[in-house]
Amino acid sequence: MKKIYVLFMIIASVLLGCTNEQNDSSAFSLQISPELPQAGEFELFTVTLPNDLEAEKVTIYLNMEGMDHPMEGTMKEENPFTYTIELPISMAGQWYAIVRVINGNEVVTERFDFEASGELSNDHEISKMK
Ligand SMILES: [Cu+2]
Repeated sequence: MKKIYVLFMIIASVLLGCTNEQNDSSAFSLQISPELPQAGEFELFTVTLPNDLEAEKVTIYLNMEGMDHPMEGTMKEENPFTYTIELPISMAGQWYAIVRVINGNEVVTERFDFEASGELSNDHEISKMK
Protein backbone atom coordinates (compact mmCIF):
# COMPACT_ATOMS: atom_id res chain seq x y z
CA MET A 1 0.00 0.00 0.00
CA LYS A 2 2.79 2.37 0.93
CA LYS A 3 4.64 1.53 -2.29
CA ILE A 4 1.60 2.46 -4.36
CA TYR A 5 1.30 5.75 -2.50
CA VAL A 6 4.96 6.59 -3.12
CA LEU A 7 4.58 5.70 -6.79
CA PHE A 8 1.51 7.90 -7.01
CA MET A 9 3.40 10.80 -5.43
CA ILE A 10 6.23 10.39 -7.95
CA ILE A 11 3.79 10.37 -10.88
CA ALA A 12 1.93 13.34 -9.42
CA SER A 13 5.12 15.34 -9.00
CA VAL A 14 6.21 14.53 -12.56
CA LEU A 15 2.84 15.72 -13.86
CA LEU A 16 3.00 18.84 -11.71
CA GLY A 17 6.49 19.48 -13.01
CA CYS A 18 5.12 19.45 -16.54
CA THR A 19 2.27 21.86 -15.93
CA ASN A 20 4.44 24.30 -14.02
CA GLU A 21 7.15 24.69 -16.63
CA GLN A 22 8.92 27.99 -16.42
CA ASN A 23 8.70 30.12 -19.51
CA ASP A 24 10.35 33.36 -20.54
CA SER A 25 7.17 35.41 -20.45
CA SER A 26 6.30 35.20 -16.77
CA ALA A 27 3.02 36.86 -15.85
CA PHE A 28 4.65 38.36 -12.76
CA SER A 29 7.91 38.29 -10.88
CA LEU A 30 9.23 36.98 -7.59
CA GLN A 31 12.18 38.51 -5.76
CA ILE A 32 13.86 36.90 -2.80
CA SER A 33 15.89 38.92 -0.34
CA PRO A 34 18.72 38.20 0.07
CA GLU A 35 19.20 36.91 -3.47
CA LEU A 36 20.86 33.81 -2.05
CA PRO A 37 18.61 32.78 0.85
CA GLN A 38 20.27 31.19 3.87
CA ALA A 39 19.21 27.94 5.50
CA GLY A 40 17.95 28.54 9.04
CA GLU A 41 16.76 32.08 8.31
CA PHE A 42 13.43 33.73 7.56
CA GLU A 43 13.82 35.35 4.14
CA LEU A 44 11.65 37.93 2.41
CA PHE A 45 9.66 36.94 -0.68
CA THR A 46 8.18 39.75 -2.78
CA VAL A 47 5.77 39.29 -5.70
CA THR A 48 5.35 42.20 -8.09
CA LEU A 49 2.28 42.17 -10.33
CA PRO A 50 1.93 44.04 -13.62
CA ASN A 51 -0.75 46.76 -13.89
CA ASP A 52 -3.19 44.47 -15.69
CA LEU A 53 -3.12 41.64 -13.16
CA GLU A 54 -5.51 42.09 -10.24
CA ALA A 55 -5.38 39.95 -7.14
CA GLU A 56 -7.75 39.22 -4.29
CA LYS A 57 -5.19 36.96 -2.75
CA VAL A 58 -1.63 35.85 -3.49
CA THR A 59 -0.39 32.56 -2.04
CA ILE A 60 3.05 31.01 -2.07
CA TYR A 61 4.14 27.39 -1.66
CA LEU A 62 7.77 26.36 -1.21
CA ASN A 63 9.32 22.94 -1.38
CA MET A 64 12.60 21.33 -2.32
CA GLU A 65 13.27 19.26 -5.42
CA GLY A 66 12.96 15.58 -4.53
CA MET A 67 12.02 16.26 -0.92
CA ASP A 68 8.87 16.82 1.02
CA HIS A 69 8.96 19.61 3.54
CA PRO A 70 6.59 22.17 2.13
CA MET A 71 6.06 25.65 3.50
CA GLU A 72 3.22 27.89 2.46
CA GLY A 73 1.40 31.06 3.24
CA THR A 74 -0.82 33.89 2.08
CA MET A 75 1.22 36.92 1.12
CA LYS A 76 0.59 40.32 2.68
CA GLU A 77 -0.70 43.07 0.41
CA GLU A 78 1.69 46.04 0.66
CA ASN A 79 -0.12 47.75 -2.22
CA PRO A 80 -2.30 46.37 -5.08
CA PHE A 81 0.80 45.30 -7.02
CA THR A 82 3.20 44.25 -4.28
CA TYR A 83 2.81 41.25 -2.00
CA THR A 84 5.30 40.05 0.59
CA ILE A 85 5.87 37.25 3.07
CA GLU A 86 8.72 36.09 5.27
CA LEU A 87 9.22 32.33 5.24
CA PRO A 88 11.85 30.12 6.84
CA ILE A 89 14.31 28.24 4.68
CA SER A 90 14.96 24.97 6.46
CA MET A 91 17.74 23.58 4.30
CA ALA A 92 20.38 24.43 1.74
CA GLY A 93 19.84 23.21 -1.81
CA GLN A 94 17.46 23.47 -4.75
CA TRP A 95 14.07 24.96 -3.95
CA TYR A 96 11.04 25.96 -5.95
CA ALA A 97 8.24 28.39 -5.25
CA ILE A 98 4.72 28.09 -6.67
CA VAL A 99 2.98 31.47 -6.55
CA ARG A 100 -0.76 31.74 -7.15
CA VAL A 101 -2.43 35.03 -7.94
CA ILE A 102 -6.12 34.50 -7.20
CA ASN A 103 -8.83 36.84 -8.44
CA GLY A 104 -12.32 35.34 -8.22
CA ASN A 105 -12.27 32.21 -10.39
CA GLU A 106 -9.14 33.30 -12.16
CA VAL A 107 -5.88 31.83 -10.94
CA VAL A 108 -2.51 32.67 -12.47
CA THR A 109 0.22 30.28 -11.35
CA GLU A 110 3.95 30.65 -11.80
CA ARG A 111 6.85 28.48 -10.71
CA PHE A 112 10.18 29.97 -9.70
CA ASP A 113 13.33 27.97 -8.95
CA PHE A 114 15.89 29.19 -6.49
CA GLU A 115 18.83 28.00 -4.48
CA ALA A 116 19.45 28.33 -0.76
CA SER A 117 22.89 28.27 0.75
CA GLY A 118 24.10 27.17 4.15
CA GLU A 119 25.07 23.89 5.67
CA LEU A 120 23.48 20.82 4.15
CA SER A 121 21.46 19.15 6.84
CA ASN A 122 19.13 16.21 7.06
CA ASP A 123 17.09 17.62 9.85
CA HIS A 124 14.57 20.19 8.80
CA GLU A 125 14.31 21.93 12.11
CA ILE A 126 14.25 25.67 12.09
CA SER A 127 16.48 27.14 14.75
CA LYS A 128 14.79 30.53 14.69
CA MET A 129 11.07 29.86 14.61
CA LYS A 130 9.07 33.00 15.21
CU1 LIG B 1 15.28 19.34 2.05
